[in-house]
Amino acid sequence: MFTNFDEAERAIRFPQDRRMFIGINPYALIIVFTFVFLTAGMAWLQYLLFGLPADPSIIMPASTLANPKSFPLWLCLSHWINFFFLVLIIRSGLSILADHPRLYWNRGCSPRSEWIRFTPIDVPDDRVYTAKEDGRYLNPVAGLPGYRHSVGIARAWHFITVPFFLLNGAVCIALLFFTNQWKRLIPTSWQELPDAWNVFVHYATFHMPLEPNGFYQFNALQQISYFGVVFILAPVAMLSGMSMSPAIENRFHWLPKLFGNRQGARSVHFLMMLAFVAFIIIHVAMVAATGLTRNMNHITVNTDDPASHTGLYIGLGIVLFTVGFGFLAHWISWQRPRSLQKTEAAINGTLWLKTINKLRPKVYYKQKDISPYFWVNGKMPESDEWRKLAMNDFKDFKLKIGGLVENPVELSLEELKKMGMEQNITMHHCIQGWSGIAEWGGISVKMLIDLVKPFPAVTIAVFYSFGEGLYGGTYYDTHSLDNCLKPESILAWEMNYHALPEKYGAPLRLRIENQLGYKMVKWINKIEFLETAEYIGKGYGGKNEDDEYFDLLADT
Ligand SMILES: Nc1nc2c(c(=O)[nH]1)N[C@H]1C(S)=C(S)[C@@H](COP(=O)(O)O)O[C@H]1N2
Ligand SMILES: [Mo]
Repeated sequence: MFTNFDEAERAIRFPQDRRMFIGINPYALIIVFTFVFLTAGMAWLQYLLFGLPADPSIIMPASTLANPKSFPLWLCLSHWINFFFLVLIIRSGLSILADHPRLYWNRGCSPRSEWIRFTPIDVPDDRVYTAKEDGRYLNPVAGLPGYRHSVGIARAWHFITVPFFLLNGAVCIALLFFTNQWKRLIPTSWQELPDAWNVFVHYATFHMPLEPNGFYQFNALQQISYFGVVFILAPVAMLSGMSMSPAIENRFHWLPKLFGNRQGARSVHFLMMLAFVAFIIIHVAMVAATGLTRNMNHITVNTDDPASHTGLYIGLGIVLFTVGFGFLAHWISWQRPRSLQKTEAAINGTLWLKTINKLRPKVYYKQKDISPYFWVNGKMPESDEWRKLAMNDFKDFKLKIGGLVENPVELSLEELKKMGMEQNITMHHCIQGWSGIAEWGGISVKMLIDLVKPFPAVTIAVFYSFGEGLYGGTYYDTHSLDNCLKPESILAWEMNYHALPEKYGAPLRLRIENQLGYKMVKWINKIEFLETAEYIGKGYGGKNEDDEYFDLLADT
């Protein structure tokens, strides 16, 4: 619906193989089952041996003047705004996940080291298998925008909505503390822990505890759950999300380290999503089970009326609006993807430019950190020109550097190597989600800039590849001069202390460490220094920016 894929695009976005699959590492399953059986088992044991514990809700004090009662309008609003954005964030997150449908705790992403995967495909070792090939189709009902390889559009949705979600959360938390509503969410006595357990024993053994009327107070388990969602799930989701940014990872290394590494952060980010989904399901079920109409009046119109249906209808209206917006979002995704890309650039692009893009990458990794496996991406060059050069080990290759420069040059690999070499061990961050650590050796881009002397008007460098993009046409990308001059920005001819292998981009590939992988052009042929990228390709600053709506600035 609303899509108009041509044949080439359809083959990629709506592939033959659309199988659903979930494969979980047996150890991960054992841990989950042990946890569930232990907690539920303990509840049952207590129930069978000692009977149901006393109902804690009736012990709790009745509402007093000091205690919050009712739900002020701002709380109702922020609750529903939160719901609206959460749906968009979860759905776009699923679409992002589908582009690299594997989760790990190790930062190298070796095949078969996943703890969970959403693809039936075993990575073959007998041929080059790209991470792009590995992307999965996702039904557009679940994912925003769904289909396959829609990570660019999905990220636009994710990053456009996240700031509003965070802003809503921040305003809500500020108001909680400004009023006395914080008392609803924050446990103030240790007694709440055993109380919450007692309530849990009720639920786990299929008994309903007494309902304390949420208009005035929550039961202890309910309060602790809400507290957990607002003060644990949301912040952990935010921090684990930020940990995946290359600009942050290679400067504030301690942040991803909180989760082990970038892949740990990615896994935790996924688990937070699961926790949100589990919460929504249980929350809605409990709201329905404890007096739907009355509860809906609480959270929409701030009345404790058990009979009026106003709240129910308003709530239903908001849910329908959210579903309707899903259709609109789908239409925008496939009919107006360019405006999405531009909106994201206006909001996040500007924000990153003023903040994390200013950070200078540092060196963290050591030789022992080099990943045993490194995923491959991109279409190998097919031109005769490149093949001939490759057959002769690139001895006849000349890198052409020109554009708006005083001193255009053509340099062979030998000449480049004589100019000097820098070696860095860094983490590669692919937009799809995988990462890998490798050693890269080559010449600093700064040295080349000093050599060719760009005119003052120059703001960007264009790197052209011998290879083509996914839908044909030269692969290229652009970088701001500023990022080219950052530490560790190099043109590499060496990977892991050996000549750069063909599949990893021989003769030369780019490394700009505060950016995502698609900006690291492989099989480089030519460099141009220009004032603007407007007249190259479709004018958005790179092959993926043109065709896949990726961000021009790839700090996150
Ligand atoms: N020429 C060319 N360069 C490219 C690509 C491509 O498709 N063509 N893909 C990019 C992407 S998306 C990534 S993640 C990295 C992958 O580098 P690797 O194969 O060394 O892991 O190369 C980048 N450079
Ligand atoms: Mo990538």
